[in-house]
Amino acid sequence: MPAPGEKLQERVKTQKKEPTLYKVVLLNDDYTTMEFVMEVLRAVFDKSPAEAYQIMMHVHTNGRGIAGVYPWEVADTKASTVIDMARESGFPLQATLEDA
Ligand code: TYC
Repeated sequence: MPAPGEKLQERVKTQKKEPTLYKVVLLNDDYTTMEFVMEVLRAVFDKSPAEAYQIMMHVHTNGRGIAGVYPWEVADTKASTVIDMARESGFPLQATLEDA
């Protein structure tokens, strides 16, 4: 314990801890249209049409691909939004989270 008048804490941490990041991964399927996946990438992940096309084709060709990397709360919300949008439109598109 500090003596009366003595400072309890001399040094204050100035650097904040970085948040843990998560990848939002899109999974390929045979039924979701390419146009819908590109619209999701634009609306949810702020991708340009060229970026959306590249990511969509990567998922289509390789089975999975990264839509974006975010802190957990953001990544979780975006993955849920993708799934909600897909179900509303009748598509089976899936999105999952992975440690970045
Ligand atoms: N494979 C789909 C098709 O040929 C397109 C697609 C791409 C679906 C990416 C899902 O995450 C996906 N219509």
